[in-house]
Amino acid sequence: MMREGNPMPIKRLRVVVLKPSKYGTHGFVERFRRGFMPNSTVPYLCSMTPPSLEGVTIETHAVDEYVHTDLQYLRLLHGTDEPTLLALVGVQSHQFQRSLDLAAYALANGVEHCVIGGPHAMTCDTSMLHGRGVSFALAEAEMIWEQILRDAIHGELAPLYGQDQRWQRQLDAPVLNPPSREDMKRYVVPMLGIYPARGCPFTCNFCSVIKIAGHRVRSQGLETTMASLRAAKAAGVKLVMFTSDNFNKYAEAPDLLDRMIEERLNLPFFVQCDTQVATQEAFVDQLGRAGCFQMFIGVESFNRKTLLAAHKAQNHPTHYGEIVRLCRKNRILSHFSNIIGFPEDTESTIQEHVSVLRSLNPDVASFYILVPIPGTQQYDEFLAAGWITESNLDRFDATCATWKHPTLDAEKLHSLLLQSYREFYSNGHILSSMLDGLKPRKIPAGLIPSFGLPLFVRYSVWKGVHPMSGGVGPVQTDHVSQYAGLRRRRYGYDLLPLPASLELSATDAAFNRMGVG
Ligand code: B12
Ligand code: SF4
Repeated sequence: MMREGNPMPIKRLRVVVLKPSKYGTHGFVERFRRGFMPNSTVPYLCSMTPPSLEGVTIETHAVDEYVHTDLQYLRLLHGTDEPTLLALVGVQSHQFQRSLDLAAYALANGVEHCVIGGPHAMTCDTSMLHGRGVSFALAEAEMIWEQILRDAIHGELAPLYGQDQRWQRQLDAPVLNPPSREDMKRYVVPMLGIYPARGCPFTCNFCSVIKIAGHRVRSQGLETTMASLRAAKAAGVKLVMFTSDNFNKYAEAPDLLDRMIEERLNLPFFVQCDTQVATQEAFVDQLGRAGCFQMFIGVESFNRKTLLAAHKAQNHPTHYGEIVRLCRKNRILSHFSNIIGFPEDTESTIQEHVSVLRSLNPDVASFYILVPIPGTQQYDEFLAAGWITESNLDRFDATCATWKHPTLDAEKLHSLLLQSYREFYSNGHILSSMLDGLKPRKIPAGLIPSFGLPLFVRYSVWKGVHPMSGGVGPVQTDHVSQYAGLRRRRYGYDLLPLPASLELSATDAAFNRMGVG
């Protein structure tokens, strides 16, 4: 079938799979000489892209924008003799305006097709932008990516993809082709993200995972994950990040770990678990034997009332200490993620929180300021109550205040964030991490910056920046003002209005009900 837009058959299609960075507080595109974590959506989409389709050769380019410190890659967003499809992938809400600007830039420079997908497009209303030459992907790539490629081959994309169903029932995931060695050099450690399972049975009101992946836990075939792990190892990947949100809720996790142990993969990996892992002693032991080096846990708060108000009833602060103990026993670094600025928080409760955290002494801690993430229940409630004060989506990245807290102003919250980091990463903590880093571990020597991290955190905090902001060696090249004209001309906005959340379709709502815990 031939679409009207392209009467001549094409021989080649250029596909640029690009994860946008974001505009920082001063308006510069955030870029780093070395990134901490490579984006996982880029290799995922690249691996789903065949080398040819319908007799048309497909040439795929991968770009994780935040680790590009010069603007050479923007040449890929210029039209050539062959048609180009620009896919902006894994786009989060605070990256959405950047993704729109890149699409506007590409269209202005002769690129034929642009599509934006990922958390924001999937969970938020984008209708104010429809019909302006950019398409939106509202579903998982497994269901729509091939159609997008076919449409690009036939000369015209549809304005929307996947509006009737967000989630694939049975995951049909690709074996990952690891990034090139050249690309891996852009990160502190050559790392690859693998997504063996997705979905979460819980109902925390501030979280968009359940809107993006649903309540029902779905997993890819075990053999797919094993094949991705083997390919990663052969390609020189030194660290794997399992991006699943609750690795301990993934029913086949014990089988996967067994296979990794049997095959002696020896690939250190990072997992995220929910706090119920405190009762899974045998599982933590198995994680340790399979090479887990760090477990990330969303502890969020030590105040049970705050947790209940956030619908995070499954978190029991009295169990947190057990998680540290189990991890330490199995030589896994425990990483506690904390949120400050819940509606119930005051300056003294936050200080109290940090002191309890210090007494529990996990190896790593990160702190975020509560942000009503567009698409979530909390966002809808805050928006309806008129509490949201920030009108620029770029700022919805959990590093600054975005809504009117009952007792803490923006400046106070920011200083409490930096203070929390400073107090947790005390001289004593740095010293003990250094000593611990000298102990023999399963992790190849020098690989994990276990004692570099606390020093880096202290340095960042001293400079007044969020330590988890993405990488080392920030570089400022281009500024939002350079893209403002393009944005205004293409979409008619200087700043996008804050979006409404997207309702689930009836099909997805029914599927979702099958997964709530
Ligand atoms: C790994 C991760 C991170 C890593 C990112 C590493 C990196 N460089 O990318 C780290 C830890 C640094 C991180 C940080 C943050 N993150 Co984060 N993160 C995740 C996590 C756990 C997994 C994302 C992932 O890699 N998935 C694997 C890939 C393959 O899946 P995917 O991107 O969803 O893609 C699928 C679909 O979305 C779709 N799709 C995606 N793009 C496209 C494009 C097209 C064209 C098509 C057709 C389909 C499509 O198809 C894909 C396959 O099914 C998600 C939670 C989740 N389960 O989604 C949160 C999540 C994405 N993060 C989130 C947030 C809020 C943040 C932070 C702002 C704050 C925080 N507290 O975490 C910071 C921001 C950092 C920054 N500077 O950008 C939110 C985003 C919500 C939103 N609407 O924006 C999520 C959903 C979690 C949450 N808290 O609700 N994060
Ligand atoms: S347990 Fe984690 S992934 Fe699940 S809803 Fe709560 S915050 Fe989101």
